[in-house]
Amino acid sequence: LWLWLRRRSTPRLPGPFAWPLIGNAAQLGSAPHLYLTRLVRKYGNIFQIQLGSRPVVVLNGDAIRQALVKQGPDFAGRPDFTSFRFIANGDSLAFSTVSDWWKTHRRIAHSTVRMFSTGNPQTKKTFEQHVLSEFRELLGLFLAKTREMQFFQPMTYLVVSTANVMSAVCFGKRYSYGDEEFRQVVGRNEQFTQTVGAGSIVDVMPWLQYFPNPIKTIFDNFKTLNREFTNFIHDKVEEHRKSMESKTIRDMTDAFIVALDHLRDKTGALVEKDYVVSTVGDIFGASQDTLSTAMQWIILVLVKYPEMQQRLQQEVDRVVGGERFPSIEDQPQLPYIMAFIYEVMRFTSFVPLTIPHCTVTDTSIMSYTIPKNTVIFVNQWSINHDPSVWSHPDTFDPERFLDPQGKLNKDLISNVLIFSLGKRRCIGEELSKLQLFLFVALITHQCNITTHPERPPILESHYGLTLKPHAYVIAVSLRQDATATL
Ligand code: HJJ
Repeated sequence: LWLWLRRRSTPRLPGPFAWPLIGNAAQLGSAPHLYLTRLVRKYGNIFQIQLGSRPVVVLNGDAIRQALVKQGPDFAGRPDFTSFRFIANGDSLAFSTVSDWWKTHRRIAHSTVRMFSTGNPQTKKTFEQHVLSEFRELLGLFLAKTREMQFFQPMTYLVVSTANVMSAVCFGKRYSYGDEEFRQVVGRNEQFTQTVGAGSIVDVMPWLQYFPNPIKTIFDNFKTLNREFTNFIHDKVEEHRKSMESKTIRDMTDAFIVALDHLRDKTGALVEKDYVVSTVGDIFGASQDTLSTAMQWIILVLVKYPEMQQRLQQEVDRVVGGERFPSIEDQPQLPYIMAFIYEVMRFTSFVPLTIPHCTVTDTSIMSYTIPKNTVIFVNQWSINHDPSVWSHPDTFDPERFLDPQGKLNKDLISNVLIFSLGKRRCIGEELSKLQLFLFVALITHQCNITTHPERPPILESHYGLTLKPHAYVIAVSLRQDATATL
């Protein structure tokens, strides 16, 4: 009786009625983040849905910081989802649950990323060189495509271009836009993203993978792309091991080989597996998918709101002038660019839900008990569009981040949630912001981008781990006053 009373004294998590077998899977629809954000109005910041056979607790608004920061260790796990087992053969840092080796590797991965990007003034300069040379290639291609066809789709070029920045950092090599192998490796982000996004069908109803149906086909393609992706990284790592000269570290792959071999020598059995491939794969894969998506949204917004493109150009002209390229040192003087980037991240919320979490122990939050091994969805979109945090959340307006003196409002930018929080927070945040800053500064400094007057882009997106824009076309021309620097 006492146990019964005690159980009754903790309230049940609220949530919608769940159908047998599928639960609420059908209601998620084509935009799960919008469905879940609608449920916030009815049930509050924490509620429960049922996906297939599994209960899922959805965190929104304040509940996110409470769980991921204040009760971080309890919520730091990953569920044993079907799709996660095929990413880097189940060894991906980002998709594995917490463990001793995980903590060590995450620390090494984070410091290695910093060592090749924002770690110190010298690494920043080298990184800037990679971005600048990739930007030159991209601009040349954009101008050629515009001459050739007037309007063209920039999406795949943005993927190759952003992937090339990280390929230079990871492997010391760039690929041409026509390279078939490279396009195979980085050209299937939509498939990847759709299969691993929160609410993905195979993770919810794993039995669908066992008999012929459309989901099985999608999942088989996902397995193939992961096999090919990991083979590509594996070959790169092997090449690096073979050509390595003792002490010179040429790129990130070399750095991981040295760091993880050293760790293996030190700890012996703890790290018997080779995590170099999975770690380089995570960093290369995550950066090219997310940064290309960010660039696709940025260019879409630039052509959709030409007045903002002009405003960005005015700022960069005033600060940089026409004699040189924009550089990292200009960043503090270019608050509108940063406000614009934060507004793209907030407005599109292109990582609407984080990679799903999982509780690693029985826990409780806001007086609700949550058992060990419960799947947790973190709804970043709900924060970025919360009307109690943002005025007119559905209006695109970079000015919201600037104070009356035109300076960036640090408190407000910290309210944008796209890199998650706590133990699973993105390790590429600083790198991403630097790369996006440079790309936006360079692109607005050097060119005018327009869209077809009768085919303007739309703001709708395809759901997945990252939200992808629908295809759109642009034309690119050099700015008059920019020709001097080219
Ligand atoms: C990939 C695209 C891939 C890996 C890794 C091993 C770490 C967007 C958010 C987090 C990023 C998640 C990570 C992705 C790792 C990709 C990516 C692709 C194969 C991979 C929130 O990236 O098409 O294939 O194998």
